[in-house]
Amino acid sequence: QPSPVRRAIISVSDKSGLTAFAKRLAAAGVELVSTGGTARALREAGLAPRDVSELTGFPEIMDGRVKTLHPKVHGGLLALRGDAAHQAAMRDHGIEPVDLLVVNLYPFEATVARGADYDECVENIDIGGPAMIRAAAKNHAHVGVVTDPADYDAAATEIEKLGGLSHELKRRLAAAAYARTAAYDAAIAAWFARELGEAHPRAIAFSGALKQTLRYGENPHQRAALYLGGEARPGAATARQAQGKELSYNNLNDADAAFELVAEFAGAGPAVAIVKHANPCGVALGASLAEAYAKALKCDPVSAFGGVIAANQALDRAAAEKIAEIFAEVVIAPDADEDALSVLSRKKNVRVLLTGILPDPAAPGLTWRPLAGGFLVQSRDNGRIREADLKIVTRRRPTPQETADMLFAFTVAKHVKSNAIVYAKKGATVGIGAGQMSRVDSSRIAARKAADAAEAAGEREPLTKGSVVASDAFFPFADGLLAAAEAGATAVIQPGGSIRDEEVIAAADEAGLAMAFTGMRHFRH
Ligand code: 93A
Repeated sequence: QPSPVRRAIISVSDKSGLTAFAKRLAAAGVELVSTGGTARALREAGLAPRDVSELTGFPEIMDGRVKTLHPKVHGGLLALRGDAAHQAAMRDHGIEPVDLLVVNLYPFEATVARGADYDECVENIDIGGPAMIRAAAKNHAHVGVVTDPADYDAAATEIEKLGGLSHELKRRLAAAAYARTAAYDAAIAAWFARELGEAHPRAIAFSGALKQTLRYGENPHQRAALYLGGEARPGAATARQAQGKELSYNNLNDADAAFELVAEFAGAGPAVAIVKHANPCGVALGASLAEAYAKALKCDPVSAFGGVIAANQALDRAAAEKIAEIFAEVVIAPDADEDALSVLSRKKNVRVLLTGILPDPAAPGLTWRPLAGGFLVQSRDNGRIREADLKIVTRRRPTPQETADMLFAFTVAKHVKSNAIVYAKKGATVGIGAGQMSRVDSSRIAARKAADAAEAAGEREPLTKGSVVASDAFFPFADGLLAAAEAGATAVIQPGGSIRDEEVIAAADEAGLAMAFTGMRHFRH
């Protein structure tokens, strides 16, 4: 049995779609009651709303800070229609029932996003709107609550056809309403946390706005969607899709991993990363993006097939030509010039994502992951190692080329699932071992991949010859390090901190290796 809609309070900041919707309500015999700006907009459209101050018998005061915060509004929204005592209270206090609430909130998120000052952000914290939304949603057995212009049509259609709102629609609208107020308060909490410079987990706030529903999740039997919000960093989530097939959950996850990695090299010239299953299978710097791509591809051309490619600069024609040579799922970059786009358009399935800018790897922020029964929160790994942070622990000091490669390899290792072992030479990875339960296994895999890549490239020497090796956490024993020396590595970068450091350093000296400790670990799981 649909519940009748005789009176609606309409109070909206976003006035899109407002007058068309209000006209349909008025035509269906619904009395419209509105706050200042909304009433004005409705009158301009030829409608005749009642002012909320007339309903309450109380003026809007304090620059609108108090306009709907009144028992006549909240009583009208909250009264149980079948309850004798509630009906009596309404009669005693002259409260008129309100059957439909149409509210969208002061644009707090948009105000923050455009860089408004502190006081203006505070002034855009809506109080009366969320209060009414929560009241109406609580009383969804009798009251409809519309918080998104996208729902105007569904509400108006039911009122026209059924003479009221169905229980199903009221329940769905109530759920959407609480999701909206929760996200709104989360956005406010997140803003405060940023203002306080607080990246501590206790400042966590979830706020998200649905960007798109995805066909499915990691697997076809899982449902999935992409949300914007939380941290305001640009990247895979905020990117514009310039061309290509519909993005999948895994595409977005991989694009994010790849783009976050190349963003590390913002000041280091052109960089390219190729990612598969959220792990890089090739990363390189180059004199041009095309060169960086060719070097990255050489690391593991077999895995790169069907990968996600990220660049840290605008794509140009030469890079696009190279990329178009093999099958890629996604290409993500800050931008692409006309030539690059026209080259890529020949591969019409390739999803091209353009972000405008690179995210700042050093920015504070939070990451979270679900656990059964809860979730873990931590500040994001924004740690970065520079040359000055390195502690050389061996007799031999690294050469300038080795130092550059060590810093490069350690930065890549930060983006490889643990245990991570990364061999690099002249600004390119040459072997990556990822996600193994033992560090020696990751070392072996990385060395074997480098041997495979050398064979594929028709080279006689393994690519690891003359390379450096990075480990995301300390070598607990000398074995992993010796395996690297055997593969031809000449320098090692690792956090250090094992109780066997002395043993490991002695082994490095014995093998003639240069070794640097970073003092910082980069586990990634
Ligand atoms: O300042 S408020 O928190 N105080 C209120 O009593 C109140 N009632 C509605 N803001 C309030 N609103 C908000 O005003 C609504 O949520 C809506 O966003 C806006 C509509 O104002 P107007 O109709 O004057 O444009």
